[in-house]
Amino acid sequence: MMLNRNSDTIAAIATPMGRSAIGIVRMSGPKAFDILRSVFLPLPEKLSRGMYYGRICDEENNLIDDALALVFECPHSYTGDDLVEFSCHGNPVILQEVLGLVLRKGARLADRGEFTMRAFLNGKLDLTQAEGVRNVIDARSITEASLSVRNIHGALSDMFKEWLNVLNSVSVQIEAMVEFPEEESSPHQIDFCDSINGLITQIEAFVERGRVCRNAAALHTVLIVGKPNVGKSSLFNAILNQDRSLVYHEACTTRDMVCEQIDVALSGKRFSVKLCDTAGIIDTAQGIDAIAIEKVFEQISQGDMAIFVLEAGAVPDEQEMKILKTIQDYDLKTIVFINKIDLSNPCFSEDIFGNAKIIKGSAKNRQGIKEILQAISDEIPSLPFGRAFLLSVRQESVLLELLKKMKEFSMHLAGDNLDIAADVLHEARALLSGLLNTEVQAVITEIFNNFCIGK
Ligand SMILES: Nc1nc2c(ncn2[C@@H]2O[C@H](COP(=O)(O)OP(=O)(O)O)[C@@H](O)[C@H]2O)c(=O)[nH]1
Ligand SMILES: [Mg+2]
Repeated sequence: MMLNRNSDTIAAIATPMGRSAIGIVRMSGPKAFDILRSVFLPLPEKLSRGMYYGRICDEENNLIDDALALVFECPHSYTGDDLVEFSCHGNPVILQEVLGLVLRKGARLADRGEFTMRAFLNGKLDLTQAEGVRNVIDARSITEASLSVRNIHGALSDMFKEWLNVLNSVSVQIEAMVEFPEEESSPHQIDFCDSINGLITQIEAFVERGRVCRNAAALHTVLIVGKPNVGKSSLFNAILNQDRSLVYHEACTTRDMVCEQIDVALSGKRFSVKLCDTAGIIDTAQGIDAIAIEKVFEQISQGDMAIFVLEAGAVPDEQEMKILKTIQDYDLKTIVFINKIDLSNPCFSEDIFGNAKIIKGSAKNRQGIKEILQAISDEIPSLPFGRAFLLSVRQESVLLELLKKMKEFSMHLAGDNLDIAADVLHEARALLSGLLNTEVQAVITEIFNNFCIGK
């Protein structure tokens, strides 16, 4: 992607491919309004910010679609340029037709993330906010999405800017000391040390909090595991409230792992997890069943939580105790689900499960499902009280680098190496301003290339 193509008019389909009620073709740049006039009727003499209902017609005046044209005048648009969005019927054939038409009229197909890139280049968003936009689109959990929205509104940028101000003001004073060492009024080095050390502590706490928030916002994986035929797939379907996984009275029906995301709101807490139905585990499995079980163990080694399912009517055997031990050895948070209580009461003592959460129920009759969701919710880390934000791994690594530089700066200052200290401080400022705005083409390209087309 080239940065100097900022004066073209770009266009793209902004909604996912597939049939839906509405599909959007977006267009931004200096020719956007001219192109709009050449394909859309009726329009008033003078365009202003607003929504127009009309028809999109091609060069031969063939009607393509009835549509709404949303008009945003520069600079009051997402990109900062003149911007038009056609809300058409959500049929890929129509959207392609409209896109083809505006391309023939002089627009160019947008690159990935190019609309947001324009917003960045036009100063509508800083880089941290642009990353926030991408994160909102890519967010896998409800929490991640809502934290990303806050980033668009400047939750992170404001903090970075505040720190940059501190560094800048220290920098100005240090430069003065280097330039005019004999000046009587030069501030004492202790003052710098205090403000820099204070900032180091603040940034360290910020990075730590960022990790806690990231963990809370992550999409946790919950594996349903157990012996064959205990009702894992039935439980999976019951939790999803959907006939997703095959249920059958013979063992080893499930081989491939079946996963679905669930987004739950329960007693004021909203969370998302990836729920996975797995193949029943038995030591004696052969061939394809053995391979399926290998996959389950692979997932257990990476999962966050397990629901261990067993039957109320059968005393847990050696095989089951082994499965339980494996999930506990891998430190998965464990919920024990004693299933099929419609057939019999548990015929064993629950003491054997140690302090794992135990829930009794019937997957078939959807009994115990609420309790399971509550138990999952209890195990999902909550956002910490107070300020919550989403710090990407990239941003975290820049901040860690920044901390290193600041500590180096303190050291040189203490050792009276003012020149070197000034240089190091300069590098620290560059790192921090790089988080907000950067000239480094590689980083920009990397960030925007991860966008989807049309954003
Ligand atoms: N009576 C009763 N049968 C159940 C219950 N849950 C599952 N089953 C039956 O147990 C059999 C195996 O179920 P399935 O979900 O395929 O077990 P999986 O092999 O662990 O995935 C099927 O015939 C289900 O209908 C339950 O709560 N009560
Ligand atoms: Mg199954």
